[in-house]
Amino acid sequence: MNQYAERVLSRLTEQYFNETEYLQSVRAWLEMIDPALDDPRYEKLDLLTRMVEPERMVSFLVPWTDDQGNAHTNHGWRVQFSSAIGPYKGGLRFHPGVNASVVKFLGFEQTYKNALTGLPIGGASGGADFDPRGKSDHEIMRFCQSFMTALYRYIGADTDVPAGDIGVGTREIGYLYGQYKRICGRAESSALTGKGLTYGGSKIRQEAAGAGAVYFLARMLEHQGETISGKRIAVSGFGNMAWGVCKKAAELGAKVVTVSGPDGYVYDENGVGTPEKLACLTELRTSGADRIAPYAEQFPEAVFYAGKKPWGQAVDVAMPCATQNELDVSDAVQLIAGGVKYYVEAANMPATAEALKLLRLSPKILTAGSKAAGSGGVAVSALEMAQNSIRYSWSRKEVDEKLHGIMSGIYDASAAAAERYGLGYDLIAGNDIAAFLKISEAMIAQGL
Ligand code: 2IT
Repeated sequence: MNQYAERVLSRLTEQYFNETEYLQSVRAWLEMIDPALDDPRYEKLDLLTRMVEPERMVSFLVPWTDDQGNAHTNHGWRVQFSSAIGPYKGGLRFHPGVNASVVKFLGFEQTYKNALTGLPIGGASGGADFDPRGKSDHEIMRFCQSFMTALYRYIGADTDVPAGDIGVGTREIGYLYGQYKRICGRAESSALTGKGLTYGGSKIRQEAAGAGAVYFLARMLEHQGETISGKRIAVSGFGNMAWGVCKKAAELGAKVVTVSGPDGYVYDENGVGTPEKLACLTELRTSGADRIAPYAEQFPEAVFYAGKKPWGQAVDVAMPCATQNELDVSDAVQLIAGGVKYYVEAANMPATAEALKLLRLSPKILTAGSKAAGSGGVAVSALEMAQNSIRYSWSRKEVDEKLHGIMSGIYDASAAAAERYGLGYDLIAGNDIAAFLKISEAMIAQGL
């Protein structure tokens, strides 16, 4: 690694030694952009330090009462990572595992994910260590209202625009937006994205994350002279990302044969693609139980494997759609043994550093990272902001075509940067380098 990058990383490691996810994502990125670090201006301007740390970060308490009248106190965060190319933009995650390290890694990756969408958005993330499992609708509403009461002063259409992530869907965005509007006294619709269609949301936003990942995969297949039709895909998770992948894959004639939850995975030889099966995923998600087993009860052709991950199934494509570090070395070994040909990350940083190394080094597997393949959701969020600002609503077809074009643009920029730096067909490094070059140029242009 470049000596300046080495120094930046060791300072960061010393300061945030217990923030493992954050350090993991920064280290991986510094390794990827290494071939592009030969410009002496970077060190002179201490650009890397300013790129790997958030510009601003707030933490706050979120007190709320349950249906029995008992008080609970959760912790909330918003990491405003980079405003280099636009207002801070990124999701909110409600999950008991959320902490400072997780929101910082998410905000960091969001910055470089957003950069290549071609739309003017900076990077951010946030959330709370709140567990939505088993909560009533009223409890969710009170939690969202309390969360927004703490957050509202830091966000806004030209400042920072939150959206959903794990545990935050259309329902939560509705409650968050309602509270924001009441406190601020104005219908500032693009202060949040992922809104419902009746109050400023964009068509296609719900399926955008998964659809974008499938569009990206289709370009990789095309590069190999293959088509998506007939491909067997293993997916993990059963949330918004997994659902969108299943839906778009089915539309394009591919078959998603697995989905998973914390309780295990289901194998469905016929593919998770019919409207009934897609609706089942949504029902299981909104039930709040966080279990996938009931899928196999509803569709007896599917088999449930308790306590197992889906990576042992022989498939053409693996698309992790659940969460960070869900895929470890033993999973990577299984995927390689099973003959997988494409590994496309849809969730943020789904593989451990060692697992990703194994998959990348395997000569038979083509890999793409989530900063590229996972950017469809935020891309349509940026289109939602655009529609809000012109007080207009594009048709499904218009938004879908724009999403398709954006994903293709990210693919082309990644492939071109890899080629230019002599890295062959390394889409992960190519994406990181192209995003780095764009953001560094914007930062240099704007001065210190
Ligand atoms: O990881 C992501 O890109 C998101 N959670 C969506 C962010 C957004 O602002 O739509």
